[in-house]
Amino acid sequence: MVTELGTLSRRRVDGAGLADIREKLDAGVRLTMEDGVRLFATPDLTALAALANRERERRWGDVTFFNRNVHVNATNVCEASCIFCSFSRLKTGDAAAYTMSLQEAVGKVKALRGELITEVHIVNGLNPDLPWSYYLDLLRGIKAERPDLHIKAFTAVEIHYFAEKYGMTYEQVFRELIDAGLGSIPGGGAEIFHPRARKKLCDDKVDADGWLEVHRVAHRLGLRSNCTMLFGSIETNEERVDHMLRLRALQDETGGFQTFIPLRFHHENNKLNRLREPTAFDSLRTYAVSRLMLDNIDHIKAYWVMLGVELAQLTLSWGVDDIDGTVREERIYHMAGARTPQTLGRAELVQLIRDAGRIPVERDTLYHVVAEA
Ligand code: V47
Repeated sequence: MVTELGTLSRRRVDGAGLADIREKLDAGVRLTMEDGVRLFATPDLTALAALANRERERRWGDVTFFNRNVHVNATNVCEASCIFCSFSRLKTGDAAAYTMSLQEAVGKVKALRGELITEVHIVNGLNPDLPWSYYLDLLRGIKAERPDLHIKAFTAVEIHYFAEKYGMTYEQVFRELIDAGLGSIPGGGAEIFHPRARKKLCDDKVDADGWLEVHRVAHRLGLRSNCTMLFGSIETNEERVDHMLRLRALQDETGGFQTFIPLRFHHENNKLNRLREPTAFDSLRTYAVSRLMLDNIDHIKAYWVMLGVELAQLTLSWGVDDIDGTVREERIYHMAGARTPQTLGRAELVQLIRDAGRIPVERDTLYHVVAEA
């Protein structure tokens, strides 16, 4: 475990023209927009790794978290038309559109009876054909089947949609969902907050202020949440840093975010097919800059499904301390061209963390330690 930069790393960082940023980090001084943009611009990935890894090890040493979870995407019918999305279908009846019955959706959890999982992660499209009771019954059905499971469900975009469609405030939506069994909310739907990029990517869904307000209300009601950033499509590095700073500002206010998850753009089967996907270099530096800019968020997560197992392993030296979980059945990224498996077993997650020279620790959704592997 390293908390001081060795002479060689220090030379590397200073040689890359980042001595002033190193000094700020040494002194616990916050990085600015300009610092973030400079970190993105450096071609010296090794210097960036040295700085980000030091931050990661200062917080967590070699510990790397994972969990045992299952993903449920109950419907892909979605009124929004985000141009990067390969998962959604506009209307019920369109080719490949689906909506699970409650029995089917709860059945995904029922099928795992007796298995040691701790979390169900639910993200859906914005489906105009479902009643409010569908979502409450979904949570109640899962809780009735497995009261021990933590339910992390519905992105801020979905919460905003429920409030508008069913005529409630964010707080009312949350109170009913919490009553039905909601434990926390996932970080999806953030995409890129900057209005220039957001207008192109997802003009017809909740804007940055709305997304942040949903999380503000969630945190006020005692829910923890995650946050994400979709990177590598049409945004600039300035817009990535701007995104991080908006999250950092809300975290200063509420302290409710647990983990930041940069999500690497996938280009198959969507309207951005002509774009190249981000390189490994770009992915690694995005994780590293996130670790350095988001000084008030405890964890940086590399979602292995979307990144690939090998790259996810590498991120563990670029600021990341969490690789998500077993997942079981994934649709959003596989419909966008991900070649990763649908699931990794606990033993495989443990091995991939060990092979990267780190210490695997199984956590629950709220980062309580379940077991040291
Ligand atoms: O909101 C959709 C992204 C998100 C594409 O909170 C895409 O623990 C890249 O948020 N290329 C959903 N990204 C997934 C998500 C998530 C995943 C794992 C864990 C957690 C958590 C949250 O996926 C969407 C969107 O930002 N997305 N399509 C695509 N083609």
